Amino acid sequence: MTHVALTIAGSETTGGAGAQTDLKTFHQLDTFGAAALTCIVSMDPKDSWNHRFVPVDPQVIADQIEACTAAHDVDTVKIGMLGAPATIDTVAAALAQHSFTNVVLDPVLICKGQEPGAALETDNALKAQVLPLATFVTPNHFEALALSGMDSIETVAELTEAARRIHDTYGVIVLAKGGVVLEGPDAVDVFHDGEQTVELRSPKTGEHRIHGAGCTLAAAVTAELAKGATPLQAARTAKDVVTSSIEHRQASHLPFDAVYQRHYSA
Ligand code: PXL
Repeated sequence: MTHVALTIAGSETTGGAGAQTDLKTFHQLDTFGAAALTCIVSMDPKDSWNHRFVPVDPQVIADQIEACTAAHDVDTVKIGMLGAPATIDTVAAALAQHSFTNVVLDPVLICKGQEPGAALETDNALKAQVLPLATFVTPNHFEALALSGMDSIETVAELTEAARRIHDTYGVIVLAKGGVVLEGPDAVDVFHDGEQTVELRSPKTGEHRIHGAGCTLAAAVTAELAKGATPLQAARTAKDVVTSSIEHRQASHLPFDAVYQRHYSA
């Protein structure tokens, strides 16, 4: 039987990020994708594509997770954008209830268009309630600063230090993403599980961020873990999936391109 991967994430309706991207990635990696939506994001073309963010009612989130976990034997979940303290309470309670084997957290801290005050409260709740229940976390440069408490991360050595600190504080496996922010010809991610530290590199395809790359990475880790890969194998495959999805990116009328997973093959 095909392994199931569940994402608990927001809808990004244009298809470039969020649950839509997670499901495409799960599908491309031959896992049976299920999704519990936490919020609906519709970027506003009349307002520089800023995010219009609508949280899903906490009871409806709980109902979706109940349905997915009753329908399937789920042992691997991905957590994407939560975006509101009440959502975090609900998801944290579900994680505590189910004790999934693998909880992959993409710690999406900031959503354009959210109020800064609300975002801070949300970030603190994510750190206090969800991160301790995660087994694997995939911070980008900004999130690595926030989670490690470091003042700056400019080199791979500093990214590695951030990954170590996040691991030591929260007891999670870390895949920290340098992306286009660190200088140099390669996009470097650092894997750290407390014993091994491994740099994953691929040549940068440009200096622009591609929409949905972070979602794709975490979703690919999730799919691979669901199929039984080790965390390091999952990270290596995920890096390849993201690289392919960026190479085959989709242009649109948005001011940035979006990942497309369809051309990845192992
Ligand atoms: O890429 C981060 C992200 C995750 N989830 C949702 C999003 C975005 C960014 O737009 O809208 C729902």
